[in-house]
Amino acid sequence: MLRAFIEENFADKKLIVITNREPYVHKKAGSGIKVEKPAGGVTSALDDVMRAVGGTWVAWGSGSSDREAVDGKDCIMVPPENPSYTLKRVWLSPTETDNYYHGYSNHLLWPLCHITLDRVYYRKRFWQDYKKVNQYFAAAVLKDADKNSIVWIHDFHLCLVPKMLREKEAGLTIAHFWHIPWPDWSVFRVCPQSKELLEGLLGNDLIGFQISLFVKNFMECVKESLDAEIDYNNSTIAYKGHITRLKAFPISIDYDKFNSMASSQQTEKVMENIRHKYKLNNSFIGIGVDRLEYTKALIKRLQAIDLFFERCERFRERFTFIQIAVPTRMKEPYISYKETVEGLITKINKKYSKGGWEPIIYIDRKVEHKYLAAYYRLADVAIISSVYDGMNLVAKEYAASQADENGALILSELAGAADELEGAILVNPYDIEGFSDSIKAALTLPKKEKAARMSLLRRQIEENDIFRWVINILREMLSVSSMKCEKCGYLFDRIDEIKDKLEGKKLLLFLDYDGTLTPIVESPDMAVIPDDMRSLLAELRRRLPIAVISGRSLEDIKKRVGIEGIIYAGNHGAEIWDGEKTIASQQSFVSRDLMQEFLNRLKESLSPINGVLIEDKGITASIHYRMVKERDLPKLFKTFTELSKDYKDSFRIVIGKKVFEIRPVDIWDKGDAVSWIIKNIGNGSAPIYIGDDATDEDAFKILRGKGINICIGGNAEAEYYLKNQKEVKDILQWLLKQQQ
Ligand code: GDG
Repeated sequence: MLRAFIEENFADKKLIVITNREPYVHKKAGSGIKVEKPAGGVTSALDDVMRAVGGTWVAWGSGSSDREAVDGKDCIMVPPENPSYTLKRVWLSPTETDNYYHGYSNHLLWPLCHITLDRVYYRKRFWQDYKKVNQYFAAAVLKDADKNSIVWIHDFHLCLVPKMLREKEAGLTIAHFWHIPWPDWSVFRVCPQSKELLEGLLGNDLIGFQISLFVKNFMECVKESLDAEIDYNNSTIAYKGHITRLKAFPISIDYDKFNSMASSQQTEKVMENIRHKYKLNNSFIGIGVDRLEYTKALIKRLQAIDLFFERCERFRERFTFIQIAVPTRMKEPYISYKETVEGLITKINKKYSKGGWEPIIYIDRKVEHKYLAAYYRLADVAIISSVYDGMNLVAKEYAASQADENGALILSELAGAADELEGAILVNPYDIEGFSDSIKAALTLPKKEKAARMSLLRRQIEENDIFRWVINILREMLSVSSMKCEKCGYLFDRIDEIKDKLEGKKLLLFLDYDGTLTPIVESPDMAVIPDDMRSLLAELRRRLPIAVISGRSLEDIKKRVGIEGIIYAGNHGAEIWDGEKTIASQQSFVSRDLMQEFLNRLKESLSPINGVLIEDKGITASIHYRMVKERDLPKLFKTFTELSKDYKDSFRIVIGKKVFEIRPVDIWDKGDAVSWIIKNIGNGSAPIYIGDDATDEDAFKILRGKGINICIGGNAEAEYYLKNQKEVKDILQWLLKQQQ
């Protein structure tokens, strides 16, 4: 799926990925060199992308033999067994590593973004080297990049790179994925360089966050700190003439890999060995898998386990918790944290051990994935206790490994995964009593409920795996990139060109309604045309013909705009009002009864999901989901897609902004309506079309080369774009001036 997507879309693009850590490390091994591939879902998914695209991956050369392996340009082709893309290494001195990596990244940004403010430690030299190292990365990219390049940056080590790149090569498409949380302004303001970091990141065209809460927090920080224009409806920020899109892309894992590893015969054998080695027969088993990292809150987890054994004596000798803790960033405060965790484990083991049984088994080293799958599968419960977490992949890996659906997931409600997934037992890690009660609840969950929860979790992860995540981000990058290409230019940069095109011509103005004449709002009922926009339209109408073309019913759109003499098209062009009468109402072969049946079934199946709004417009219908919670979206998409299959011969589905439009296959679309209006009302005029939605593409296609196509936010079919809905008023005012 990923490969096909890339082959189809990336033929003429060059992809450059930048991460702090490299995907292949060369290390000294005796008298030779060995190549290691760090395990991790993200690195391996990105590696798959790069193998298919064949671009360049820029990263810090941190391995002991990395310098020996590269050519004169610091490059080496990887993977070693089948060289397909370039790994370009950036070199750091030990002091730069200390200041940029251990200092600014790990001592300041990491605890800041995880709201553990007492751990924030800042020195001026950290910042100086952070800037310097970001320059190194930017310089390495610029040597390879051209206007056609798409640059994909990762994480908090490289906040300044986007701006540095933008300043040197304005035409680049730059996207950033932020893997960790983004805190709110009351926290972020603690950073001495809050403004510089935000400015650095606003060099991006697109910033991806794990969940929409972090998008909201980022917008709030920009609002408080910079003089930027924020469009909260479209999640875009215009700053110093550049526009940045923000969007949530919850990261995921390779579901199939974990699911099949966990179901293999080899895993069954490994499980047997583990049971035997730790004498786990007849025991309930719990698992924790983490980097030995304070934000994962191992101490709170251990305190909850301690309290659980204190209160539930019957589980002593019957429940064993296995903690796999991989040492990470082995400097302070991690060294002390490790000691505290180990001290607490020793204390708990001393307190409850009996006969040969110990409540906690502690494994303080990395366990290979194929063995990890066995630990996951073995466990009746997994415990994730993060005090804050971007997503938490362990939660997803555990669920993907429950091939027999016999496991429960205890998940901190402060991890991004809790916002996205349904089916876990949520805990507040600060509430030790509640936490310990949840351990008991998980272990005593009725079998049926346990399986139902696990099956739900697994379905969500299967549908939204790491490959889907990569495709979603790449697709968004391509859309940003197509907006930037010559084909679709910013309208106010090309206003003279438009003036020339319209010189001496009679005009015919087409306008979409929602998102064009009104801002996008939560529910369609609330979309009211602002008074100043209505007066402007009325004024313009006195000078040139105007048609408003909307997805709403004809009656509704006429009422909402309410200006005499305007031509209206409703139901995406299926009904047209010429100022006196409805003149082009289409008869569809699809009966109204069939639409009613489809809507009744949708109503029933979607009723468990809060926030879905079904708008019946007679000939067509809209299913609005702007108010549906992010974690319910997979369920919504699945239900909708499955049900629609039964009607695919009769209805066409167009996906708009948080809405599914349902239309009989044979009725007119906006393109047909535009053609009819030009032929019958505005023959010989120069058409101008302004719209923002996917359904406007039908009109853009018809008008391409014949008129002026303007989209809001960017679209492959239009020649010009406006940055936001507010600019529609500016261009209408400009048009009015031209007519005076
Ligand atoms: C950051 C964000 C976000 C752990 N122990 C072993 C092992 N692991 C692997 C797990 C998992 C990964 O490490 C940990 O992923 P997390 O998501 O929990 O956390 P972070 O490392 O903090 O990652 C986080 C993530 O970025 C992705 O965007 O979810 O919120 O903080 O894949 O399997 N792997 C192996 N042996 C181990 O012993 N092989």
